[in-house]
Amino acid sequence: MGIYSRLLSYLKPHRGRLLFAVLCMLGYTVAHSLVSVTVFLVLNGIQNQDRVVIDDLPKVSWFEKLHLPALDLPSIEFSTTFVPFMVVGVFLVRGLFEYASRYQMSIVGLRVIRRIRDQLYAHLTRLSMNFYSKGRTGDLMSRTVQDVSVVQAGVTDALVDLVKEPLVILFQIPLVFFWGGPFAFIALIVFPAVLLPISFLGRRLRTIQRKIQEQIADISSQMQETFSGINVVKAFNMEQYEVRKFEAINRKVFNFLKRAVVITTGQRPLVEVMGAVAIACAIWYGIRVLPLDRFASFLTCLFLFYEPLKKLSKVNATIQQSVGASYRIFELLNETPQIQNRPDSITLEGQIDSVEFSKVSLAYERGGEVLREIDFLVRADEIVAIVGTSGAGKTSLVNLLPRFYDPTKGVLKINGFDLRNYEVHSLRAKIGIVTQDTFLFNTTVYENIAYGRLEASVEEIKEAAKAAFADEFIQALPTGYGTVIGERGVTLSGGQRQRLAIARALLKNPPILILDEATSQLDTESEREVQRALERLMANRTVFVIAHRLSTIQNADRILVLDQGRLVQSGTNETLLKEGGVYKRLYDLQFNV
Ligand code: DUT
Ligand code: MG
Repeated sequence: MGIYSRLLSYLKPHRGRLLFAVLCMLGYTVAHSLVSVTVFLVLNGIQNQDRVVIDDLPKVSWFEKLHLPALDLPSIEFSTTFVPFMVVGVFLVRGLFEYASRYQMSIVGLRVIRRIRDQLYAHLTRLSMNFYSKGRTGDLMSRTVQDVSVVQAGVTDALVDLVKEPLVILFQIPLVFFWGGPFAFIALIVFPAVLLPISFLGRRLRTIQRKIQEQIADISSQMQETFSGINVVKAFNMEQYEVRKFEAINRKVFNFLKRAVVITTGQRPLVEVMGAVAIACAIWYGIRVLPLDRFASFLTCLFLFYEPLKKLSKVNATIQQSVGASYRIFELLNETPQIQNRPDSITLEGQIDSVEFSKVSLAYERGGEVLREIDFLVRADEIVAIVGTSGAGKTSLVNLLPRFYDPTKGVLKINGFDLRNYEVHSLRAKIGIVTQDTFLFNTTVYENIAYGRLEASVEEIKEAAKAAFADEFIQALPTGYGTVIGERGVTLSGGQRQRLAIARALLKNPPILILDEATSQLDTESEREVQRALERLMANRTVFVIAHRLSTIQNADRILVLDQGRLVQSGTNETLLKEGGVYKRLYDLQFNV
């Protein structure tokens, strides 16, 4: 129930619309109750030959048994020609009210859904790297798209019926008694008996729905994985294998959906049969004591009474399904970002004078320490190369600077202050990152370069591209800088992508630069261009470069050697080569000297 009330809390801002909708529903209910009255009028008219004569309402057998003081109601008489108009009038008014209330409620529901989706997306982007390192892009997509749609059914249509149908029941109860007398109890006794199986089945459905949503998330994860790694799948002839994996997940979804169908379709006949039992009781009684017109109205009333029960059982199913789905949405919304601004955080402004690692250790959520007691200080405009075997912790080390992760022990300082004192955005604004696997967005070259500084002028963007030796190949694209990357087959080579990334970093012009050069696969021509672009980028900045290239290492002011998370050596190329040890071994291996 906590989940549904959290879902309902999203309705608060729409109180006005909701109130209007509920008023319309009241109007609907009143018009709806008149249906049994019209049935009475029709049959009364038939009996009295073209005239409707109401003069004996209190004089039926059961009223007399109650020994009420005589009600002195005036007798009413009018022509039956009025009745057909009344029928149309009742349904017209009822229809208008229904339209107005359903429209308002649905709009509210859609607004709620939009709000949840916006909130979810914004929340997800705020979450830290540790959340994303669990990697399940498909699952996140599925929750934002698919689960939210399931919730939608629960807050639009279901919400209408959830308010409307109980109102109808409430209005029908006195009418059932009015037409049927005390024996109406027999017919109503079945009412609580219907609720029991409905609530039981509803709870089952909620659990099943959660399973369904989980499996559907697995489907999107499977698709996301296969399609983003499609070249690997094809290269290893694994299409059939992936297809079978997909079919297995899809079969699971099917099985759960089948179980849901059993409940959702079984409910209606169940309620109908129980309703029929009640109505049969009413007929058994009514046939003997009630005059025809009253009896017909009584029956109509009972049918009108059981109709909302049927609808409510269906609504219950829908609501349970959306509760099942919203559980998974709130699960995401409950995640808190690991990296947050401190309440008293300050903006990082001005020059960067020093970057200091002070006894920094790092352990990821699972597993032991990947960095141990790293200690060093870098002055402004120094170029620091970080070398080490694969898995030594180089990427982990540089990822601490923009606070993708926080150290588990020790402190990182910029200008002598703990990094965590700075406002995260102001810190990241000072840091540029270029990695080998450049991510490009599906937009124009302009916007890709200006990413992070969308207000940059066209001249600035072109300037940056020129400095990154990217201008030439960009000009050669179908529509130059306006070319949309990834559209109509426009893809770029590794070296071109990297030069775009360099242009991006040049435009940002950060005082601190991180270069994570994973082993380069570039051909010599573009490697030379990328190398020149990088040299330009590195000038006059504090640079942390994870180095694989000999030239980068030789240009560095200092080389840090990492081995199994420890900083084992530090110095220049010459001093380190003389020292021997890990660096000498790495150097010989890498450059075959
Ligand atoms: N590691 C994790 N979780 C992560 C990232 C890395 O557990 O999210 C582990 C893997 C590895 C260690 O941390 O055992 C160091 O990884 P890192 O990526 O820092 O190593 P590297 O020096 O950058 O290796 P490479 O040269 O292969 O990029
Ligand atoms: Mg790495």
